[in-house]
Amino acid sequence: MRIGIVCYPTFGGSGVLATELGKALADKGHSVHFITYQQPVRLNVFNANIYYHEVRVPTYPLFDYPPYEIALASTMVDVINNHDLDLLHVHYAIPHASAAYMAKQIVQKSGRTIPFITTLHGTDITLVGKDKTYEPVVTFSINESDAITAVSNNLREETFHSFKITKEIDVIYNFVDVKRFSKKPIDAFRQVIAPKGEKIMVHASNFRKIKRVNDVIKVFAKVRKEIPAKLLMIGDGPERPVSEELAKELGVHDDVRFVGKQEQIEEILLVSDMFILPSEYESFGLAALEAMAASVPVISTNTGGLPEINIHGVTGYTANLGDVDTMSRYAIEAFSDDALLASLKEGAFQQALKFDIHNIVPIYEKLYSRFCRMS
Ligand code: GMT
Repeated sequence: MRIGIVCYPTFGGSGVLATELGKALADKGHSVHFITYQQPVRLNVFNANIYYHEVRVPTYPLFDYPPYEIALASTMVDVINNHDLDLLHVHYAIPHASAAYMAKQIVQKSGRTIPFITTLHGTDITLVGKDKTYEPVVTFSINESDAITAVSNNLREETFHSFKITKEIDVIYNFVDVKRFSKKPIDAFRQVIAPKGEKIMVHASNFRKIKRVNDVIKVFAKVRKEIPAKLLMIGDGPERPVSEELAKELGVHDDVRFVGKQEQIEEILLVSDMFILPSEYESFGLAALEAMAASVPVISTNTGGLPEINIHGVTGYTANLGDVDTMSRYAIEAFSDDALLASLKEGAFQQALKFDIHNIVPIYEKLYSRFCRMS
């Protein structure tokens, strides 16, 4: 098949997932056309089946807000026509679903049919999409999609709850390529971070308010009182300076490393002992699944889709939002009992295997085949 993939090309989970999906489809022989405003961060391989089409947004002094959606829809039209696409798969509804709808209408005028599938990822529904400013267009363009998928049952329910959706929403869970994490941990790296054999806790996110990075620091400070430990903070975003400040206030700054955005987080995860994700909401929590693929158990909140991924007592622990006491108690218990930590690591890895790329990508292919012939 010839598939157009539209996504945000940044470090966000939706862009990562879309890119990994495109790479996997290309490996299986499909032609994959990424249509984005910048090369996706995970698109770091050469594959003859992968094409990248950059959306250029010309500016003009009149435009306080350059019309990205129009530029995107026009680029979609070009790619559909020039590369004879079979379908478009857009990740994150805003503004990708409405741009796809517009492109579909335009090519229809010349007798071409292009189905489009919208995958909902989270904040496009729970935060941004609900906003009255966007809601009518979001509802319309989701309903106009030829198929709608959500990355967890929770997100599917949230979508039905918040929008008047007239079609079925299929749940297709996010996935991870477990093979990527099958390397040997770099001992020298662990040695640099934790020279005295301290336990390594890790967090990765875009450091937005919804991620509650201050809770990560609070949990770590409590754990650090009982157990020799280090914390690695991966990523960057608006809450980073606040959490650095908090680490200083709580006297743990020397044991916390803010490593910034990382393209290859496997190496860091592979030397880590516990991943912490105290988010206010996650539709899925792809970062937690990647940790599990590296055999790292997860302590997370029990919000959104997280309990569908992180199974309490098996792959790690879940706790109520903001309950840093309970989260730190779970970490201390696991770090004080080698057998318990080993069983959580194994539980996490087994869970990642269930969400392995080879189990999930065929589900997308089956969905695509509802709309076009496999070629
Ligand atoms: O979490 C973010 O702020 C980024 C966001 C995105 O759209 O890239 O992530 C969402 O999609 C990911 C991939 O499906 C999910 O794993 C995240 O849980 C989801 N984030 C939220 O729901 C807050």
